[in-house]
Amino acid sequence: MAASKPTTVAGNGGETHQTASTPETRITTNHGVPVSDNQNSLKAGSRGPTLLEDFVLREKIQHFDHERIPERIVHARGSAAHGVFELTESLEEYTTAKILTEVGKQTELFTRFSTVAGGAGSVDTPRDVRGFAVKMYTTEGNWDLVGNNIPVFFIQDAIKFPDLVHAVKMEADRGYPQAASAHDTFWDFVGLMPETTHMIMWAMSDRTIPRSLRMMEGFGVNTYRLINAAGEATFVKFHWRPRLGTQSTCWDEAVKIAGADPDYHRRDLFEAIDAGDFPEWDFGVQLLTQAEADALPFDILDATKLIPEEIHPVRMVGKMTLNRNPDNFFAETEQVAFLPTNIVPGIDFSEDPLLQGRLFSYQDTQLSRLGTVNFHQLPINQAKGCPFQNMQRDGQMQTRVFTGRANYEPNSLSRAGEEGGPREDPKGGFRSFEVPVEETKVRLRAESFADHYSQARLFFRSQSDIEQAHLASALVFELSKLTMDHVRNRVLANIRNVDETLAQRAADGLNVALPPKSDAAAQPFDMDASPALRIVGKYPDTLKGRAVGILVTDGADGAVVDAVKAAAEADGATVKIVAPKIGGVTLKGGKTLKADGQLAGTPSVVFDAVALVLSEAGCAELLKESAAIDFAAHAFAHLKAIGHTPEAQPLLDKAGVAKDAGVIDLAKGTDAWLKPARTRQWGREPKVRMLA
Ligand code: HDE
Repeated sequence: MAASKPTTVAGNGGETHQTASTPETRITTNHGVPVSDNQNSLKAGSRGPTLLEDFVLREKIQHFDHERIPERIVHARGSAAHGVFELTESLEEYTTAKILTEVGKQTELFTRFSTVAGGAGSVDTPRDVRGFAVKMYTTEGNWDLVGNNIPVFFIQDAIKFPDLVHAVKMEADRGYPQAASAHDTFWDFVGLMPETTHMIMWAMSDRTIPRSLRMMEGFGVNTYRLINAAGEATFVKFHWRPRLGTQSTCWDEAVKIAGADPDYHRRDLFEAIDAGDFPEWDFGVQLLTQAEADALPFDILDATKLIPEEIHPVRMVGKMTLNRNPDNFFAETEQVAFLPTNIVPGIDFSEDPLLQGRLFSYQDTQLSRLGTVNFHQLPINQAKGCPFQNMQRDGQMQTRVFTGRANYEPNSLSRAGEEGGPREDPKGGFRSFEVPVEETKVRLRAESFADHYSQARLFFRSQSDIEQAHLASALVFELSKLTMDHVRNRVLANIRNVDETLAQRAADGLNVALPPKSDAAAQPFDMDASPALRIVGKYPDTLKGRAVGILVTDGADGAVVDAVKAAAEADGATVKIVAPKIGGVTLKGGKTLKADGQLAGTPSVVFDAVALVLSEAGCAELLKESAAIDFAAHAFAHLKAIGHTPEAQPLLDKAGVAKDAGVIDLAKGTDAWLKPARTRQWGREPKVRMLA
């Protein structure tokens, strides 16, 4: 019987099904055999059983069956981009690392942001710490600065990490909640491990509900060392500071974004870079001599402590720009392997016991995730800034074809005229700082790690009133989700050591009695407030990097739409037109305006400020549409500026939008709207939310 032509492929949108005839354009199997038909499997008769012989089908399906690799045990959900690092000030006095001494040199890098607790398919906006991992392809090897968006961590010793992660992830028997810390096992661990308290203050702050990945600070967290040419060491903490400012969402908004756009952060990063709006971070260091470190009232080897900037300022010495999206999510974002052990000559570790454990963990986890010791050969992981070579050979998925006989060192093969291979470099090679160690082998927590509350207190008391209220409310939200009273009480008992007013506010918000204060291993002391730890009041006074939504209806005034759009764009915002139907609206005067988003699928939670440019008849229609009422009500509840035409008043009334400084009649001109649009209306919050 003659082979039938594929009849399964329809012309699509006027296109006809495409076939190829040249080696350059045709589909082949993985081994290069040209494929004649990619629509039908090989069968014994067109309605008969499929034949085992069909290697084209089997190869395709088998490859597909194995497309997924194990997701990261933590930080599974991530988004990444390529970019460059440029040094603006040399740190030659402190380090020999070329990346920190060659001013003006551009070093390629790859940065991956992530949530911690959720799986790879979880949403972008849970309350969670964010990973901030940067792989810099330096001329002296890859330097991976694997940090977070919070400068401290939950635990002091790596041996507690599996317990922490088990406690926060989905509970073992029920498999929920996904990507949420608001459940019994997490808070059970927290209450029993008071060293988590400082980090809990940060986790309950707005830092864990960032507005955008482009608006997050990054921190190396652990203390490292810089080593200079004379072999002297200086302690260093690394910082990334976003040029767009550190900005957050409201908690209620973050929850709603999760439904409106689960990929909110991933999309935001991708679209910004795609549009040429490249996010930038300043790179800073806090530098301390041994004597300065010794003078601090806490141990800099303890990752639950930060160094207040008011005591040791952050010196800005470089800049990171993310300027290129990955070509392929799997090959790059998924297969990238960050290793805190990727460090270059002139930088060294400290004895921080959390960092020391990390130095083992990351290399180890890549073996189960990427399946082979040769994961460094994947393009995204390869040292791109310099050659890499040694005598390590073979292993699964070895992609290099080594030549010659020398696969050991030392060797003298060059005497016989053969290649001897690479050799060690005593001068330029990586050297560890010579830390004197003469101690007794013990399993002990250092006495200097005993104070778990002073810095938690420092953080809480340094926050503005509104941030304190958010923190207290977040605690109430999380603790309200617990089913075990004793777990909740233990947390409250610990928080009394941080700040009695905070504990009382949380207890009141829960409507429970405050339990007796827990015993503190070391009595907390008061430190000078650190205003640098706030984010409210520091938003840059611009719409740059933010999004504005203009809701329009048939008959709307195009001139007002144009004016709002022009003003917002001139201020740096991206503007989207939202309409009841995606095909758009017919403006007053008959012109049509296409929509970027349909109302039901584009709620106001995805914007930073909104404008309602409605006609009278259009507004009357929207009074029957709950998505329109929510659009206005949520913009109001999430403290956003709302510009509106007078015709939109009935919708505002129905949505419960009261007049305030952020609700602007656009008849007064767009300038009056632009100013409040650049920030949140914090003063409105007590009217829309009962804060703890
Ligand atoms: Fe990680 N961490 N971690 N971590 N971590 C991983 O490595 C680990 C810690 C951080 O985008 C894993 O490749 C231990 C602190 C980021 O691919 C794993 C301890 C900080 C990422 C691992 C810590 C981080 C990871 C899982 C306690 C901030 C994502 C997948 C000693 C400084 C990197 C992987 C990416 C990922 C272990 C604590 C940041 C299992 C044992 C502190 C940003 O190796």
